Amino acid sequence: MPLVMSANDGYRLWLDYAKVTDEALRGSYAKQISSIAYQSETPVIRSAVKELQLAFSMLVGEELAATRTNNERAGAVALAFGRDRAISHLRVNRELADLGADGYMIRTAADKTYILGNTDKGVLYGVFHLIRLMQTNSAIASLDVKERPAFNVRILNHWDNLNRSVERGYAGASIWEWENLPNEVSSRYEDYARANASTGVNATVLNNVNANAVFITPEYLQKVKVLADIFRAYGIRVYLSINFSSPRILGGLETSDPLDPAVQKWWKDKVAEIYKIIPDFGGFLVKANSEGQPGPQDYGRSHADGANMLAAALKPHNGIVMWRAFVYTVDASDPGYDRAKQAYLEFMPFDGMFAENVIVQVKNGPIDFQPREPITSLFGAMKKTPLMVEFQITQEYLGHSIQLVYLAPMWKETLDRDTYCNGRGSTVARVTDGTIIPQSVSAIAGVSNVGADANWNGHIFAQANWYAFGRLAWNPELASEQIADEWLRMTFTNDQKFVKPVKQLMLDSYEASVKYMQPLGLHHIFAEGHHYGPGVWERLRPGGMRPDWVPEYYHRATQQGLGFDRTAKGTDYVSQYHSPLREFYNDLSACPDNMLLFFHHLPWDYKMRSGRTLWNEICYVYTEGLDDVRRFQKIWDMQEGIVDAERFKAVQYKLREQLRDAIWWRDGVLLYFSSINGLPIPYELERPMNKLEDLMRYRLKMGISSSPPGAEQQTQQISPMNPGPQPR
Ligand code: GCV
Repeated sequence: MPLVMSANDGYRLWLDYAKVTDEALRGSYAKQISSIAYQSETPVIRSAVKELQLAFSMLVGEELAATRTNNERAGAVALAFGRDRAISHLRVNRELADLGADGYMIRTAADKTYILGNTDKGVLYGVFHLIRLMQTNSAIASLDVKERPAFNVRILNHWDNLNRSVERGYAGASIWEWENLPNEVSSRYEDYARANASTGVNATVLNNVNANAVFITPEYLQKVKVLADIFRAYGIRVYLSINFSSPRILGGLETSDPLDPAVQKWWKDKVAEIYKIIPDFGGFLVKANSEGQPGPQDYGRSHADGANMLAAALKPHNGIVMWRAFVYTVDASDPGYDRAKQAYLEFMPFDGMFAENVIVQVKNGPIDFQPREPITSLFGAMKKTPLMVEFQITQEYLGHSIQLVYLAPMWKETLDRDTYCNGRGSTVARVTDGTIIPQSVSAIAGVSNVGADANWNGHIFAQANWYAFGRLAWNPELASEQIADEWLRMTFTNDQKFVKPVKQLMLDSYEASVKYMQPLGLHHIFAEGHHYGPGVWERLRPGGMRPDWVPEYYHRATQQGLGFDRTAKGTDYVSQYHSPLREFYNDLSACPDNMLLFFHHLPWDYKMRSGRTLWNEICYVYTEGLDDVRRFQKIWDMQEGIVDAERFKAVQYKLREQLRDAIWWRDGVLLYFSSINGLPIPYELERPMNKLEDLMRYRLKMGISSSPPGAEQQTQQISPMNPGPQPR
């Protein structure tokens, strides 16, 4: 197992397998488990055996012999699936059948621990479950576990480019070493697969949705094949983002019109070629007619025409199309234009017109992965089309890999949000997992935060977001708290002196980041391009950027008030939701504070629930955000000596940067709004450290190109408050 055993730089993620410190517990594990017996051998079962052996030797300090047998001894962990004898002997066929292809059971019977699945993948997930129990120091002597994942496809979306840059990536270069593949194979690929499988992730899109057509050329398919072969042994299928113009770019055709028979044939042949090389290829992810990407509308065709053409090519091979609904191409200059409405306007007319193997992939919020947005109105609206949620694990708008922000609470807000499309309880999780909308395949995606940094994700705590995505994709009902608890214990220690306070820090971190960046429903007031610091002062200018890329378009601050009116009296975005969600947001007295300025334009002296004016509330909430980060620093500093020095210092350093940048946010936003409304920051609150003019000069093109997304961009780590900013 290619693990890097240097000092703890975070490479081992949550698969750290540190020795169980409680001797009695270690003894009980050793007593319970003394060997592995597997009945059928497949590459996935070999992975399961290897992982259990590795984990056990490190956690318990004993080696486990593994034998292929159906006559397991007492103390064995018996791995069996499908038609294996253990399954008929335990008479669990019926129970197992309910758990689907990836589900599993773990059952203790007659001094043996059975891990059973319908497929070998189920067994692998069961093995990781058993390992997790030991990592978190849980009892394993009498187990009766049944698990079934909520979504069929639990997929990472890499926004990785050919030149190894990663769009919105903050953890170094892409881990895919295209220049070395297929001949040189990094040991990271297998470790990547292990990490994913341990959380339940079973699919990956290797390349950016702003797709380079080259990935489906014969040369690159050979490289992709190497990765697919490694991942297969961990139950992971490979998918690719495609460029809709590929028939023209690669095939030399004059058009890529989806209704043109020559184009259809080109895709059919291309797909057949792919499956010859990668027989379990998953399918395509497509960004079409969005942010400059080509698509069917270039030929006067619809999203459904484009998606269905690809779906027809993939269908004979059981492949799927994930067609993104992130679109906002219409003319943005109309004064009534609201970007939040665009996905619904473009996709609703095609509800029920997509082929069976198409899933429409929808970002959690209607704007663009903002720290807090309501759900995209398409959820619950499209009732005849399978939808999948797209979350962003990489922290484009949540502090890159500088800030500690645990994202599970944010994702839970989406998954648990009731759409009311089928009465009460029609949560986003349930309208996308097949419970409410009939669908042959369900899926959920997360934009990956993985890179070539030693610790994979740039920030040690960003690992928790990768982990949390997998766990929620398996079971969206898991509590953020449970996931944080597991992750901390597996990654650091089971010591409660550490777990308790740091877990609370994690749970508070998302709300804190919203408070010091964009509280009370403010959104998209980021600096253009890098999306790290505030750009609240960026104004709409005739002949300037399209309005919906400019913060002023979103906050609409005037001397009198603030906020975007999306009520029935405004752009009426609210009417895209079902009742009573529609009324909930439309009605000022019902709309929660945390969504207020997303839906309402209000005077600065509007009386908030707290009794403060809107302006004072804003000032208080931003200040609370800073206080939260100061509290996080203290909590973390108290962990010195409990966690290893290397990771302790890395996190300590980043928290310092986080406070610096939180101050940047608070000062920038409050000083700017104060310059518009002429109101002072309440005198009882701490005073700004910066001058507005200075902060406005810090609005940089940092590291990332400010050209429309899509170009192959080289991203770098940024330090906005460090010396060296270039004046505008
Ligand atoms: C891949 C946002 C990001 C872009 C990204 C786009 C998308 O606009 O800033 O970098 O492009 O979303 O999701 O397609």
